[in-house]
Amino acid sequence: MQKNRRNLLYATSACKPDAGGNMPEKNGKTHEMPRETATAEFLKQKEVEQAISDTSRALRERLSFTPPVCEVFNTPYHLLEDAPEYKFHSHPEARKQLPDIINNVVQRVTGHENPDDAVIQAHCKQRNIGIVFSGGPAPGGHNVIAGLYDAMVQANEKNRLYGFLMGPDGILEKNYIEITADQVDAYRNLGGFGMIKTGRTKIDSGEKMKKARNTCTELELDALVIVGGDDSNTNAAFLAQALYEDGIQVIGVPKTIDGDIQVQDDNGNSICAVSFGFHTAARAFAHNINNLCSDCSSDVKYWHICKVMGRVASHLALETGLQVHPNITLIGEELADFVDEARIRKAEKEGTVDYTAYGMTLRQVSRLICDGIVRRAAVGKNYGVIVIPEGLLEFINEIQMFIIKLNTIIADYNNTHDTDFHTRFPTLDDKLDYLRQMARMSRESSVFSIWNTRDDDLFNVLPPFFQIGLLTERDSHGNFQFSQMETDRVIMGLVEDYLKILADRGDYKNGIKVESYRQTMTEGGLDPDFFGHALFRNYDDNEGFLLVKKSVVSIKTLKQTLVKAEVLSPEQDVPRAVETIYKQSVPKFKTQYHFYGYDGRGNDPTWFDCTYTYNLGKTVLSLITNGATGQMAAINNLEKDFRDWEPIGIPIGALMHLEERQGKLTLVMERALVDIDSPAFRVFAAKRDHWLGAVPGEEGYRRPGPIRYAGESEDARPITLILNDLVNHR
Ligand code: FBP
Repeated sequence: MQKNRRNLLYATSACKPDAGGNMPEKNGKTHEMPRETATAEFLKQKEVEQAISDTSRALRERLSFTPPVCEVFNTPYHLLEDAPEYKFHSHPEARKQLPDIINNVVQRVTGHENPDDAVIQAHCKQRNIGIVFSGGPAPGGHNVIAGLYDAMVQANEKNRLYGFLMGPDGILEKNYIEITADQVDAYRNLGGFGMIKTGRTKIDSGEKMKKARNTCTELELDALVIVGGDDSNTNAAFLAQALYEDGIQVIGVPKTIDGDIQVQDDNGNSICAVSFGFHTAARAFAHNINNLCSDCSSDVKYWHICKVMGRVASHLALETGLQVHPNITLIGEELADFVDEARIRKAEKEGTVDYTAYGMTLRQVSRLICDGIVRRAAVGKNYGVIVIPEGLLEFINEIQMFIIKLNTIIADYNNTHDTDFHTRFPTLDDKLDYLRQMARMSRESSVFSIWNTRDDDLFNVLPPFFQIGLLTERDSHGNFQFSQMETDRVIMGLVEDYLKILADRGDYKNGIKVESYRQTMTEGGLDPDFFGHALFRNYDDNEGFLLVKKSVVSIKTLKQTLVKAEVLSPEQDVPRAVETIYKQSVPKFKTQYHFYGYDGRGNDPTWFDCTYTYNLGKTVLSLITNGATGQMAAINNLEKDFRDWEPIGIPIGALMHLEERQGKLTLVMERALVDIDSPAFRVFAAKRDHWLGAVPGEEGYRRPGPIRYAGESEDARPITLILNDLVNHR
């Protein structure tokens, strides 16, 4: 074998070895070519170079794809037209803090062939524009740059585009590159933010604002483009305000795989259905999760637990659910809305009110999952796929309380000490000691303390990995870092505990196929009908699967049950065939854990995201050439056919509200959570019992297929968007 491989290497080089791998010498003698030399020779071959080239064929094809542009971009000049039909009521605090941009309105980009000279001059004016990626990567970012760059070159070849490196730090530290045509061409339609990288620094202090301003003025920037999520667009609004006097425009671009930038006006009209990157991430997760569906329904032995990214909002979980139809998909927003009617009635009878009846507890969530697992096992399916959104715990009251209290404690500590909380208390024990001390102080003094003995007691019963997760460092925007939290393990720990109880109670059993039962018994020389009624609870009335009686939870209780039914005498042993059937009915709960996040986030974009982002880049330039600032570039009608897409600018200031961050109320852009009254959620809720597949027969899994960027496919737009839009056409 070894020799064959060596021969393969030599066979392609200029002179070939003999059968023993020895090279012929000029005088006819042979010598052995050193392995390294042979490998070096082999590597020089054109075919080898081609086979392992960094530039795959798929890459070349992607790079050469040109996304279509919205109709208006087929004209050379663009103007902005106010769209007063979209109304927003801005927050008083936003009015106070963002006075120069708060009166912005929604603006529509319109195309023109022969506008006034003044418009042509404004369009063609030579400009310097800076662009920065902020926050987590999202597929399509490079096409924002490509769209902007192409539009800039078209407007004036002397225009310059600067890319700030490593996120907002690049602005603060004057770390930038001038983006060239070659760079743009090397990243067209590609995922990641590799061209200029990204970072999560927040420009949130007077000093940082000053640095940002210095960089922008030194580079003689006309405009700064911030490609980011809700927090980064918040930053864009504050920068737009700070740079207003300098005449430097600031434009935001809605990026985040979480899908939580969705804008509706006060009348519920959607003008930005989703941020870019969401579709690709959801499709990437969906493809991988569907592969697990194929695998688990083949080897029928594992439950796959899939935690999916998305921060607080469950948009990605919902879209994945709609794309793949996994057996169980949890949606955080729904749990918060749960009302325990039984508890409410009980409290009413007692003349009290039970506030704990609102919202689901962790225990109730675990029971919900157990119910699905038990029902599937009853029809012989002791396997399946569960999707859990990473931010689920935010919607569980008892956990949310901890998150908020700990946010405040950590922020208070950081605001009053010279070291930060995590440096001062590096280990879990250190942190727990500090909390214990707070609880003690609350007992001993009459001063209100946010952490009391009850909090401490409840916190101490949580498993250490869960405590570590809750105490983990917040990001620079004060967000709880859900992706660092083992949400799935917390929930599944409770599930496993409860399944054991259900198994002990005889409620969790594998259903036995009727034919399999009859065959085992007959082969064992026993009459299946004689034992059938004694052994099973549904012998006469089954759907092809038999369920061993609840009383049977061990060989001992099996014997007792058979004796009681008078099919066995106390002296007899349980027949081997019956024992075999009993053992088959005992389920083994085996799990595999997966985290879908960074992988989907780094995927190359779908057609939807390639096209969306390229047009966003073009929209950015139209906003800039028309003097806009404090606006977010967006595409209206994303939920519709591409021909209806409409580039617009949305006032960021109007999207702000007050939110608790790092222990204090802060003005930030509002995140959109899953609306459980939306058509997409209602369709999901109506179908989920079917997708659970707790009936004999085939599964209802859906194959979304791999991501594509060209050609007719379902990659056209997210299913959530399609469903939410359809309702408007009924
Ligand atoms: P953005 O909000 O910055 O787009 O990031 C989204 C996200 O991918 C979340 O889904 C996830 O919780 C978080 O980033 C992970 O953060 P990090 O990259 O810092 O680990």
